[in-house]
Amino acid sequence: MSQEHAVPGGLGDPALDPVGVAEPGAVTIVVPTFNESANVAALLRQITESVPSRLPCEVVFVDDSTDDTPEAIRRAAQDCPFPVTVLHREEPAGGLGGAVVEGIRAATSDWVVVMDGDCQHPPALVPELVATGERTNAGLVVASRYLEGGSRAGLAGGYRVAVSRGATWLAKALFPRRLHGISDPMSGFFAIRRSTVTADELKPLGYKILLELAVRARPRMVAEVPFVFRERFAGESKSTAREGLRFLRHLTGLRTEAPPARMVVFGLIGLTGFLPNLAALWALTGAGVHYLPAEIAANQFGVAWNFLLIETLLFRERRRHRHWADRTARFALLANADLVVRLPLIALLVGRFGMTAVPATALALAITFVLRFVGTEALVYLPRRRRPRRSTP
Ligand SMILES: Nc1nc2c(ncn2[C@@H]2O[C@H](COP(=O)(O)OP(=O)(O)O)[C@@H](O)[C@H]2O)c(=O)[nH]1
Ligand SMILES: [Mg+2]
Repeated sequence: MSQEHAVPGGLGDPALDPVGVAEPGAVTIVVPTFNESANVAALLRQITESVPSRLPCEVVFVDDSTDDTPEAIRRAAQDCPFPVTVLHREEPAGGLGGAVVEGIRAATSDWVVVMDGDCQHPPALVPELVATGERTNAGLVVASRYLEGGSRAGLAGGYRVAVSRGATWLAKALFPRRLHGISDPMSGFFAIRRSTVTADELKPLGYKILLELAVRARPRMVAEVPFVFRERFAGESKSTAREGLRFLRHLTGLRTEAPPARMVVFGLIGLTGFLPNLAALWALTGAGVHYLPAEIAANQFGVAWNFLLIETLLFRERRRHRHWADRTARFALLANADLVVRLPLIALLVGRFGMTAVPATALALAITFVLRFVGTEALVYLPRRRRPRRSTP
């Protein structure tokens, strides 16, 4: 990563403080950019006009561009009365979200404001976001398109509006408590106190960095300010259908962070496995196979189905610890051991503990389910312990 201070300079005059920010009151504006060379000059001009006279600021661009955006920033920064930094990343890890986390890491002020580089977010609101945070003692202040006075005028087309609405609804349904008080968790414009975030605990994936911050950093107080989402100044949106898939993976990852939630999803996936299992049993017995070998074969269909879903949804991030063939073999072994262990367990519960068949079976199912979940986590997806390698000269 290369870092350049385009314009070194002071943080402005802290005495100028018409929005009533208490303590030192400087803000780092973090702007993620991907091929925004036609926008950055306009953005810096708008920031110059509306921020430094009210709040001392610095601007950090985190750039993953393949065009001349860094040069365009450097040229435009020469007219700015505040420091402008460009962090250009050779490897765009984590996409937009990863870029924002880099920016937060590089920030030096108490407050960080994150905004897009295409002028869809009005810089004039930056001092107000910070002032609202100071006034309400909030750790996070979201600029919302859905509050009264706000609008999403700049969302191009009915399709984008519907997708944005659907994503908002889904996120709020999955995290009713953590997103309480946030009407626009999909917003890319917000202020956060640096003390609220530990950059290392974040695992951003794609566009929805605010979601990541609200769910993982858990600021104690959240405030909102309405804003009008404007049209892009120039160029095209970088948001694609692939970003949509990334968003769903991001949501699943966040939701299944805690082991109990992971176990619930594991169980739900297991339930859906009955379908291929029964379908295969029906087909095999229909073709004249004896029901016992048919049971065993059909079970493999359920196992394969569960394995695919678990790999793509639940343990996507933990697949790299083992080779796929190794994971498949271990998973299949555990899933089949489940059948083998259950019968003797039921016999034990009935014979030794005097239970009747139905409760004994239910208990055995529950016990083998938990064992299977724990086994899958520990034996298939946990990082292997490595022996310390000798360093080569
Ligand atoms: N650093 C970085 N910035 C990105 C990336 N993808 C998008 N951006 C920036 O994130 C902001 C929002 O992206 P945009 O394409 O306008 O999304 P939209 O507003 O949802 O249509 C813009 O400033 C983009 O340049 C990325 O992979 N890396
Ligand atoms: Mg945009």
